[in-house]
Amino acid sequence: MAGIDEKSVERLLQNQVIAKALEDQNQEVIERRAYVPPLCDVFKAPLTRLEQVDDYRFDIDPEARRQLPSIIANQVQKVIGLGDAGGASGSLFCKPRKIGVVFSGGPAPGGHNVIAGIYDAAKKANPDNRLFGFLVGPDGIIEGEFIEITDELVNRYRNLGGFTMIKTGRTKIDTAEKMALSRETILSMELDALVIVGGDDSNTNAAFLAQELFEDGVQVIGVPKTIDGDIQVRDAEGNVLCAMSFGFHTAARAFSLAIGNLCTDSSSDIKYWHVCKVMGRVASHLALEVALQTHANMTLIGEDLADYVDRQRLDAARQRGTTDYTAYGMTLRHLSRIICEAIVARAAVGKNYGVLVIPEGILEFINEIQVFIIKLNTIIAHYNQTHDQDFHTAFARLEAKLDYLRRLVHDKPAGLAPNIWNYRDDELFNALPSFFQEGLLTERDSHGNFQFSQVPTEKVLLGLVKEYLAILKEQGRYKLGIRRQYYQKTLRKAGLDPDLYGPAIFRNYPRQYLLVKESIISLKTLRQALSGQGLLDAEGKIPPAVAKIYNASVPKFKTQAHFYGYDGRGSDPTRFDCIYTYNLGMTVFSLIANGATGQMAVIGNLEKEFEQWQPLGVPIAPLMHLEERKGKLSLVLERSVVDLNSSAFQAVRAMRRQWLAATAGSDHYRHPGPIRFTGASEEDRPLTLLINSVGTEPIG
Ligand code: FBP
Repeated sequence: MAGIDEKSVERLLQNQVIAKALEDQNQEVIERRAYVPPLCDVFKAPLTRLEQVDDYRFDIDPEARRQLPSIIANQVQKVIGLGDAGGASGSLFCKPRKIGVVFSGGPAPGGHNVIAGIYDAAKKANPDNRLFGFLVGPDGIIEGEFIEITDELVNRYRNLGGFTMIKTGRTKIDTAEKMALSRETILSMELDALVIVGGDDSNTNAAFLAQELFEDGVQVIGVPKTIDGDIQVRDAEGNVLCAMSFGFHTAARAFSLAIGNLCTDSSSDIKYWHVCKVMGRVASHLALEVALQTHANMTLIGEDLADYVDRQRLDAARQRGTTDYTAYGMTLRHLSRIICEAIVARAAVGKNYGVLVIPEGILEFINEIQVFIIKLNTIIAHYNQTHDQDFHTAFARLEAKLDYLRRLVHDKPAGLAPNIWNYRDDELFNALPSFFQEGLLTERDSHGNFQFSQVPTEKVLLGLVKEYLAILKEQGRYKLGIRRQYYQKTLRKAGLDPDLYGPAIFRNYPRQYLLVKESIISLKTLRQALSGQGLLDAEGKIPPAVAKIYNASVPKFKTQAHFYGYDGRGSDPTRFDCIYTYNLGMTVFSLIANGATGQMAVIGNLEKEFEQWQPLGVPIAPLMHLEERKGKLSLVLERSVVDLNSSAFQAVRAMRRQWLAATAGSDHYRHPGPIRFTGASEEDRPLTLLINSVGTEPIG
C-alpha cells in the first residue's frame, strides 16, 4: 500500500484501542463463559439415586430382544436428590471414575455444556474423577485418539456453540472390526463409562456398545442431540419422555432471525420472493418452528404433504368408474402448483413478494422422489456389496452412473429385484434436470442416509414454479392487482375518466385491488379490448396512462434462494439450550454414578416450566426397531417426524391463510429478533414445545 510502511503498521497494531478491537474474544464470549446455568433441584443435593418408574410400556421389537439381551429389560429411571453423601450409596456414587465422551454426527449448539455438566458433576462427586474426550467423533474411539478434559478446556467453551472442543464425525461403529477396536481402546484406557452425544444413529450405536461392553462392566450412556429435533421419545401409549433433542431451539431461532429479516426486507423492497430451505434431514420440525417464529407467508411441512389426497382427482376418477391411485400423495408438479396459487393470490392484492420456507427433507415426503431414493439406495448398496470398488468411485461422472442405470433396465444382476429399475423409471429419471439427477445419486452418508442437504431442492421446485407461472401468465390468470386509488389518480391526471375505462380493462372494477381481465395479456389484446368499447385515443392508440397501468399489472417473478443450515447449527446456544444441556450433562453423571448402562439421559417435562424439569434415564433398546438402511434391514432408533395431530401443527395449519396474507391488508410477519443471552429473553423454550405442552400432564 502506498504511503504506509511496515513500521507504521506495527505502531498501528500496538495502539491499545486497535489491539483490543482485534482480540479474538469479545464481551459476549466473556459473559457466556462466565454464565452458570441454573440446576434442576435434584442436582443441588450432595448426591443422587435412581428410582425405577414402572408406568411406561414399550412395544419391544423381537430383533432388539435378540440383539440386545443385556439391556432390553431396562426401565425408565428417575433421578432423585439424596441428602447424605455418607454410607454405601455415597461411596459408590463418589468412587473415582474414568469417563470418555464423544460427539457423533452434525454439531448442535449446547454440546460443550453437556461436557461441562458431566465434568462439574464428576469433579463435585470426586475431584479424582477424570473425563476424556474422543477426537473427531467415533473415529477417536476406534483409533484411540483422545484428550483429557481439563478445567482450562471446559472453561474456554462454557455456553459456546459448536463441537469445537473435541470435534465430531459421522463414522458408525457398525462392523465387528470397528467394534473390536473400540473395545480395545476403552479397555486399555480403563474407562468406567462412555458417553455418546448424538442423534438417532449415534444412540443406536450407544445401545450396541452398551451390549458389547456389558460383560466388561463398562457403562454406555447416550445423549439426545440434533438440531433436526427428530429425537423425541415417547412410550407405547404416547407419553412424552423427551420432548426435544438439544440444539433444536438454537438452530430454529438462528434460522428464524435470518428469515424474519428477509420478511422485513421483502416487504420493503416488494420485488422478491425469498425461497428459504431450512435444515432438517427428514422431519420438518425446524420448518414448523420457523413458521411459528416468523409467520412467513408460506411454510411447507413435509409430513403434511405425505398425507395429501387429491379429492378432485379421486372424484373425477370415481365418476369414470375407476380409481386414480396417483391422487394419493403429492407430486413435485402438484406441489409447484400449490405454491403458484399462493403467489398468484398475493399478486392479486398487489403483493409481488413474499417468503417461502421449504424443509430440507421435503423430498422424503414426495412419493415419486421417495421411490427413486429407495430404489437408488438399494441399487447402490447392492453394487457396493457385490463389487470391490464402491459405486461412486467406479462411476465418478454422472453420465457413467446414468449408463449403469440404463443397463439395469435389461440386465438383471443376481440379488437385485428384477424390476427394480424399469424402462419407465429410466425415462422419468432422465427427464429430470441433471443437477437434480446428480443430487439424487449423491453419495449416502456413513449411516446410509440420503444427504438431503446436498440436493438443491429449492432449485427444482422453483424451476417448476416458474414454468407454471409462465403458463398462468399466458392464460391471463397471473396478474398484479392495481390499487384503485392509484389507477384513478393516474387516469385523472391524464384527463381520462377512470369509471369509463375501468369496466373495459378490469374484471372486478371498482374493487380495492383491480385485476386486468384474463383476455388482456398484451398491449395488443388491451388495444382490442379498448377498441371494442370505443376507448382508443383520437389517433387510435392506447392512451399512455392506460398503457402505464397495464404494464404495472404484469408481474415479474423474481426470486432469491437461501439455505439455512450450517450457519444456525454453529450458533451459540440460546439460554434454553445452555440450561438444558448443562443439566443433561449432570443427568449423565447421575446415571453413571448409579450404575446405569444402555440408557439415554433426558430431561422430562422439558416442555414445562424449568421448575418442573425432571432428569431421567430412558432405556434405548426398547425404542429400537427394524428399518431399511444401506439396502438392508437394521435395528435403529426410530426418528420422530412432525405429528399432524399435534397442537403446534394444527395451530400453524389454522394460521396459514392469515400468514399468507393474500388480502388487501398488511402482512402478519413476526420478528423473533436475535438470540439474546443476557437480559430477559422473549421465549424460554421452543414455541413448538410451548404450544404442545398446553393441557398435558407433567411427569409426576
Ligand atoms: P445430525 O442428525 O447428525 O445432528 O445432523 C443433522 C444435520 O444437520 C441435518 O439437518 C443435515 O441434513 C445434515 O446434518 C447435514 O450433514 P453434513 O453435516 O454431513 O453435511
